[in-house]
Amino acid sequence: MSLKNNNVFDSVWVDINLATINETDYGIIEDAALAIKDGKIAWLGAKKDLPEFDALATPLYQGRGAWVTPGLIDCHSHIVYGGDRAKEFEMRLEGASYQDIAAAGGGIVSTVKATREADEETLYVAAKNRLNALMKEGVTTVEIKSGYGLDVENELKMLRIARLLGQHHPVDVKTTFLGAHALPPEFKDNADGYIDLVCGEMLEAVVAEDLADAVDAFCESVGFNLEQTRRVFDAAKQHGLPVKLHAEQMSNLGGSELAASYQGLSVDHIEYLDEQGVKAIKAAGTVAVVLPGAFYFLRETQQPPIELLRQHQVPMAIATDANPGSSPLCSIQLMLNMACTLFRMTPYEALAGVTIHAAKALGVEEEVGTLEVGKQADFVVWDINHPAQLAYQFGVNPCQQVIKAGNIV
Ligand code: DI6
Ligand code: FE
Repeated sequence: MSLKNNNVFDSVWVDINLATINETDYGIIEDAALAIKDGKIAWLGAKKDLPEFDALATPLYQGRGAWVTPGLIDCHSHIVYGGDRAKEFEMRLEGASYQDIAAAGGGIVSTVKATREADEETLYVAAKNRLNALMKEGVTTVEIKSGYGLDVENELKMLRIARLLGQHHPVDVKTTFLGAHALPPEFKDNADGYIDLVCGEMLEAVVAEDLADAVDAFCESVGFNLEQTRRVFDAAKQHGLPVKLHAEQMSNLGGSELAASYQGLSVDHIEYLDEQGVKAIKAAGTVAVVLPGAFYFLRETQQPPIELLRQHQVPMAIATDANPGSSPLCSIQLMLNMACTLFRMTPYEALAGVTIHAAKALGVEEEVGTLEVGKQADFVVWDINHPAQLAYQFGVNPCQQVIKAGNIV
């Protein structure tokens, strides 16, 4: 460091260890430094190689041996919703299955009712609290889906709230239109009619207000079939929106192959995915998103095909699926732990699953997901001894600081 004004940085972090994250390992650089300019990473490497900069004019942060990872990314959530389903949780514990509850008019539809009835401020505040909880655990980008409105007015309401959160909250929000999440009561026995609405008026209104970054559907026996999903994807394609899919969660309908044929960003859940599906998503560059929270909460026993995904080198992401029915678990740190304990993923795979691969699942891998020069300066300072600790322990939050686009939040 000297007074020579060789390099102008907005801030510099020293005395840190970096887990930069790449496709094969943590990308560890010990005794490192990281410099920020214009909200982006301008330099990183071993501290001894830090170029000269104007030390008097540049804020210098001492990490005191802390670890720094990319900001975490929750690439699948449903955090805008009304009400809760604690009562159904109780019913399940008294013997009813998730499918039984859905068939009896409960499940997703009961959250639809509560979401329709809730005013915008109530929904906004509840979702903001969930976003805060994620951010305190190191999350800097979150995907939020609609899908509890299921009519034009209320799907727009949900997506507007998600967009508003993105504008006013430090966390970046990517929005996903999930009109084809469940059949609303007014379309009972007329799923095709509802899909007409989703693909027509509903999606057109969403696009007109630029409310969605992607389109999703729930392809399942209790959701929509392959043909209906295909229609949703065709409509998305016509509007130039990328697709993703809730697929192979409770059975294998071949949704993943369908999503792959549309170059889907991701297929999510995938407990029942087979090798043919794995090959299809590999060929399409589609990310496999595993959701240990829903697996755990529904007490699923079918494991997602982690070993097959590894063999075929499919990028695996992990997300909370935070929602009131199947994963009322708004914790990315818990998902890291459960991906390892329940799915036998390694701590590195888990961390890659909420950084580099989660970024790819949202199509933002050029901007975030790793620590690299030129990427957005989204990173987390952790009080840990090794990055594996992030998946290993749960309950004492080691997140010291969250930096979003270069600013401490
Ligand atoms: N799969 C799920 O696990 C959630 N949605 C979906 O398509 C469940 C959402 C809910 O039960 O409210
Ligand atoms: Fe989901």
